[in-house]
Amino acid sequence: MTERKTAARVVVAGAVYGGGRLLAARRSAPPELAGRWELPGGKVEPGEREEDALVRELREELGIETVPVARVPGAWPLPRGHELRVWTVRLVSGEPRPLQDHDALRWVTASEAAPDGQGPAPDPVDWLEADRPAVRAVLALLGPA
Ligand code: DCM
Repeated sequence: MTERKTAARVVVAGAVYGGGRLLAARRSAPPELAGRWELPGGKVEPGEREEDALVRELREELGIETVPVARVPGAWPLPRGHELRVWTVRLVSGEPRPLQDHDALRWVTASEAAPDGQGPAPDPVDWLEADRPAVRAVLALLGPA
């Protein structure tokens, strides 16, 4: 089987939550995505388990140790044949810092995170397109914080 025949390549992202808040990360690259917010994560490497990729990416990007809890139902299309999958994640140790790919982090409430704004949030999150439905699914799973 050649590389080109494999199924959609998976990008896995984490819904890191705690204290009724969800962690949002602002991308610093590439230029077309810079300034927009995402659930942090990255590409699953060939042969790598989704959960392992997520733990690795969150360690590299944010300097935190995490444990994936549950896969959020659904999968969302990304450019170039990638597919976004999301897991809820428990923060085990470390204070998240933007070490690479991001230039800001925010712990947001459910109403700030809501992509469609359930009521007036003073400072709503400008999520990347692909993350909008994913965040809706996360909020549905976690419930109102
Ligand atoms: N991506 C996204 N939303 C996320 C994580 C990633 O839209 N929560 C996109 C951005 C890139 C691609 O997936 O186009 C690969 O991500 P990365 O550059 O972080 O490996």
